[in-house]
Amino acid sequence: MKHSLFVADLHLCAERPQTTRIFEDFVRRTASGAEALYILGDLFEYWAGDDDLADPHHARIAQLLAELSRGGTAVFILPGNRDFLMGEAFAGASHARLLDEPVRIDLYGTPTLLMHGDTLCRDDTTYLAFRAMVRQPDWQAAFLARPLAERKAEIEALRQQSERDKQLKPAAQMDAHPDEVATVLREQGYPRLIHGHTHRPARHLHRIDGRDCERWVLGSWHERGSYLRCDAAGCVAIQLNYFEGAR
Ligand code: LP5
Ligand code: MN
Repeated sequence: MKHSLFVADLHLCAERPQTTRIFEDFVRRTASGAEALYILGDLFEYWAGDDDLADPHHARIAQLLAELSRGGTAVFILPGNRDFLMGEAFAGASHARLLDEPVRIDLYGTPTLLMHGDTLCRDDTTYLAFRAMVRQPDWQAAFLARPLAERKAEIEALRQQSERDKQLKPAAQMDAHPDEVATVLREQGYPRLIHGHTHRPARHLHRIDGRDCERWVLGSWHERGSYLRCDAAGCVAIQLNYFEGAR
C-alpha cells in the first residue's frame, strides 16, 4: 500500500554514532519502501551553514538521503529551530526538497498540515523573540558571512544558554499551547496536523468549530527512534527497537 513516513528531532551528530547508525538502518530498510520521507525539523543537532557539508558526518547523512531519493523515495525537509540555516547546497547534496512551514499536503485524501512545532509554544516568549531575530534574512546573511568556526562556537554557547533557560521554564511553556493549535487548525481549516519539537510523542484529538481534528506529535530520536507511517487508512506511530543504552 502506498505510504509516507514522518520523522523529526533526530538531532544527529558525530558524538551520537549509535543514533546515526539507527537512522541509516531506518532509511535503508524502512524508508526505502515509502513514497516519501518527510523530515519535520532538527535532523541535525544544529546546522551552522551549508559550508559545514564538508564535515564527514554531515556529508554521510546527505549521501544517505540522496541514495534514498535515487531509489525512488521523495525526501522532504522542513527545517527546525536547530537547522533552519539549511540551504539549497544541502538540499542539492541530499536530493531533498526544502519546505517552508506551514506545509499543506493532501495525504492520501486527508488534508494534512506539517510544522516543526516550535511556533505552537506560544508562551515561550523568550524563545519566540530569539526566533524572530534569527529568522530575519539580514540577520542570517550577516551570521553566515562569519567564519564557520566562529559560528559553531557561538551556537555551542547558545545551546548551553538554551539548556540553562529550559531548566527554568515551566514544562507547559515548552509544549504546544492548545489555543495556538486551535488557531492554526481553524485558520487552515485542516483536519490533521503533524509536528515535532516538543519531544512528547502522542496523538491528540481536537474538536474545532464542530469538526474533529487530529494532531500527531513525533518523538525525538536521542532516546528512542520512532516514526509515523501514513496511508489512505490513516496514520500509525511506530517505535524502533534498538539496543539499550543507545545514544
Ligand atoms: O532545541 P531545544 O528543543 O533544545 O530548545 C528550543 C529552544 N532553543 C533553541 C536554541 C537551539 O537549541 C540551538 C540553536 C541552534 C541554531 C543554529 C543557528 C542559529 C545561530 C544563532 C547564534 C546566535 O532554539 C528553547 C526553547 C525550547 O526549544 C522549547 O520550545 O525553550 O529556547 C531557548 O532556550 C532560547 C532562550 O529562551 C532565549 C535565548 C536568547 C539567547 C540570546 C543570544 C545569545 C547568544 C549566545 C551566547 C551565549
Ligand atoms: Mn526543535
